[in-house]
Amino acid sequence: EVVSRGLIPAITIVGDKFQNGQIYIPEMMMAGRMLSMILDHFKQDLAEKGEMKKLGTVIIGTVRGDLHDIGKNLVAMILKGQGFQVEDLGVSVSTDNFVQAVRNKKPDILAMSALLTTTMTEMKNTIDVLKSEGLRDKVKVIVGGAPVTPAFAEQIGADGNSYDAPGAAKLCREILQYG
Ligand code: B1M
Repeated sequence: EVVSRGLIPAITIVGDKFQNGQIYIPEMMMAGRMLSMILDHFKQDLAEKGEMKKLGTVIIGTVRGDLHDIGKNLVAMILKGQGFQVEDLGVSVSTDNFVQAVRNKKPDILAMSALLTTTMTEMKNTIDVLKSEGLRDKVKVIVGGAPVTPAFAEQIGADGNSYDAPGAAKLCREILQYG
């Protein structure tokens, strides 16, 4: 209720006002920080909602050059809540760091988030390096974030894409065949 009917519509209004020039980056930043703090407050509750059985491991991060992490944190939180073991690499994660994490931690799924049209291409770079390093068939890759479409996901060779955080959790379950 709080996330879907409160926070997300509120931040959408903030985004629209920013686009219309009614507010500026500092106001948008305050709203972003507030949203993160509220999500932190509910972290435990959201995490406790899910089954505690570990469904699989997911490494998640926002791609290089991109500092947006509210949506990514929401995805991570819901995945944890559903019983996935999640390692969050944070924001502006380089291709090298994603690839190293896949090599060393051997997750079931690599989840990349991007909020900027200019940083979406980093997802393709990471998938390309996973291929050249012989790691692509060892991990499923999902991508998401506002500018990411299913067509883009397919074009760059990802295994899936979802529009929102609950959808990302559903996708991860489907990919690992938990239904
Ligand atoms: Co930025 N920003 N921002 N911003 N910001 C957007 C994204 C923008 C659309 C605003 C606008 O112009 N209307 C625009 C991007 C335009 C574009 O690329 N086409 C933009 C811009 C331009 C910028 C800067 C370049 C501004 C500047 O400096 N001139 C700059 C870039 C900094 C950088 O990253 N290098 C910038 C900075 C910032 C703040 C730091 C001020 C702040 C971020 C704070 C933070 O994240 N810690 C911020 C914010 C808050 C926004 C808006 C207002 C809100 C984003 C958000 O958190 N939404 C945003 C406008 C908007 O979206 N209305 C905007 C709430 C969040 C829950 O939704 O992140 O979409 P979202 O996540 C969703 C889905 O996308 C999905 O699940 C979530 C919901 O369930 N999802 C996934 C996300 N990741 C997923 C991964 C998955 C699956 C689903 O699988 C792996």
